[in-house]
Amino acid sequence: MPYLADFCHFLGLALAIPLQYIMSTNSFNDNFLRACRREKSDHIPIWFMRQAGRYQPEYREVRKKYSLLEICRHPEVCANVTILPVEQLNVDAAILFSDITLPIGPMGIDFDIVENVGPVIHNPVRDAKDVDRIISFDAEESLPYVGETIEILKRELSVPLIGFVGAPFTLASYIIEGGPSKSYLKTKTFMYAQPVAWHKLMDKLATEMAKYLRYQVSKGAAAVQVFDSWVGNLSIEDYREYVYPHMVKMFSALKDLNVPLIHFGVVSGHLLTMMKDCGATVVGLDWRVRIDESWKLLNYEVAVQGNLDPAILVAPADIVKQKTNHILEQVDRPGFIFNLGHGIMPQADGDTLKRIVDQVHGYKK
Ligand code: 1CP
Repeated sequence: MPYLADFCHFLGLALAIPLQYIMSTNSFNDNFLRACRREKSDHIPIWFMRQAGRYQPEYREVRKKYSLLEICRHPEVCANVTILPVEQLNVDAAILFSDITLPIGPMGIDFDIVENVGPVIHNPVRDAKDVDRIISFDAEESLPYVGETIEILKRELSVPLIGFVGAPFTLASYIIEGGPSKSYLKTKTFMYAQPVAWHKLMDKLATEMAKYLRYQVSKGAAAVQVFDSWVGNLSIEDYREYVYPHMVKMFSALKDLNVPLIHFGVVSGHLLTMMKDCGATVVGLDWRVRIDESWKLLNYEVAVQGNLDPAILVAPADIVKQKTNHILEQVDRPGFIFNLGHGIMPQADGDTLKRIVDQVHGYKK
């Protein structure tokens, strides 16, 4: 009899171990990563830029107690804010809750995120001396809470986590303008009138942001997105001269990480081939371009992500369905990730987002 008990115990263990293994591998949803690598996935993966934010009543509640930057400094709170839309919407990826401005603090740039405005810089960069004052930083030392948040998320999530940074041009635009801008006049004036200082600033930002992304990946980010939200304001020629070399340097410093590198911009249809040539493995598209035409233009050498107009989220349900389908019909191969063409606006409705996720997951050609 004792043998039988031992045998049952052994059998239990022998069954439990593979079962646990099967369950843990099965429960991780890697459709997003497969699409990033242009491999076949079980369904078209989807996530939304700004999926954690003001459209969620729960997020608005958290914001009553914590400012945006305070959320980032509290790993448990920050991880919960990151996880919430994944659970509510059933999306295939999480994006770390943070802001592109977070890492410029330890570089010596004082800023705040102001309600209904965005980032406001207290000591904007205006000349070469200001550029020289920008310092290098160590994320483990200066932003340890980012690493702690990512470690919690790695344990808790069953979808990949996307880390991110702002690209040098978009960060430079805030640092030089002192806040959000429409014309980017101060940024462009700096670029044309002080090219040496400009390139020095861009080089510092590219180096620091590549290091910061490496830190995020070392803690558990499975993919990274570089937001060059405002670079579409440059002409092709100016992009080539003032931005491209820095992006090439930044992406080449990330290549050995072997994680998907997503490169996204708004109104940047004219820059798409260069944005790919920087070294991105996924290119994000806004709604002004077509998926099929853009993908062809990129020679299908990268995966593409996009591109529903965020304004459609407040349209009647039948229009949302039709516009979502219009995007899906343009996809004829693996390597597509459904997203919006820019971030979710506060007016969006969570149920609409959920319906889009179901429609994309259920889509069969
Ligand atoms: O408290 C608030 O809710 C204010 C709104 C907000 C949020 C939710 C800001 C201020 N930042 C964030 C978080 C944030 N920022 C995330 C994580 C949320 C998620 O995606 O789930 C991300 C990825 C960003 C990135 C970011 N911040 C970008 C790049 C993406 C984009 O939208 O183009 C940019 C340009 C910023 C600057 C910024 N921060 C906040 C605002 C309102 C802005 C834009 C200001 C402007 O118009 O210039």
